[in-house]
Amino acid sequence: MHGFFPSFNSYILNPLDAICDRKRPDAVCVSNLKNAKRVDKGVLVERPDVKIFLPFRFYVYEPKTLFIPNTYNRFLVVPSGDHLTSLVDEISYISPPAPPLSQIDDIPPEYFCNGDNRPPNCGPNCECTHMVDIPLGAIVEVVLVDEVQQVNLSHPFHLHGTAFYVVGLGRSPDKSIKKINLKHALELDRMGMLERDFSNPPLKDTIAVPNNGYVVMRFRADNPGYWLFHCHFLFHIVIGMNLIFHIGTPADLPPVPPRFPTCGDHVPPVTWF
Ligand SMILES: [Cu+2]
Repeated sequence: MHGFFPSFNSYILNPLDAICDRKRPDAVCVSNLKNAKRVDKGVLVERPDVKIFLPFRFYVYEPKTLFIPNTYNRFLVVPSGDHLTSLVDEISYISPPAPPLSQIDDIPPEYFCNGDNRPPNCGPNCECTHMVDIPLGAIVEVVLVDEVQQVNLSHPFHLHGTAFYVVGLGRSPDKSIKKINLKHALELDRMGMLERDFSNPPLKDTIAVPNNGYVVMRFRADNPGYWLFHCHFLFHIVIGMNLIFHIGTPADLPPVPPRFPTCGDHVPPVTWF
């Protein structure tokens, strides 16, 4: 075998195997990096003001359910032939009919939903505008949990509006767990086994969630607005792997400029057909 493997003269950043809890010669995880700049220590407190667990997964349609008259369910066809949609906290995001930033009053409140407020009977593909309200100035912790677990697929989540500290990342330390899910991540957190490293964590605006693993991120919600948080694969955006962090209230925003262009829904409601 001598000479078969190349010598390691460089590191892989964020290896797909997500072994991040020990030093290794070939790779380094983002959570192992140290921030060379000044860190906002106020974000790295033991108890954040808001804690949000966001499991994400795919839902596989039975193809016959996609061809019912007067319905239009979005889907992605993957090489295996499966028809998928995406769920974050059991919700598939759809865009609102107008931009929330400039026309929040034009959007019926029933368009919006979140894990605590799902529309009644929204079905297994639960399509609505996923939005989580966050008070202005809150210290926020988000735990992303990969329930997709497609081999060698890591979802790069990107946040608009503010950067975040990556304080934890990896797979379950419980080796008997073959597949992580929300319940297990909550259990790990309760038992103090969802480790967070507060010593100069790196600041990022995108993070690849390790396959079959989790990411713990922190940020200070000091930038008011409606900020999209989404997987950056375009073909996952179109099937709903997104949500909005609504930081503050409309009163925290500057007024909409006079004669600012407006828009509305270009798809008539199903009842028009
Ligand atoms: Cu994705």
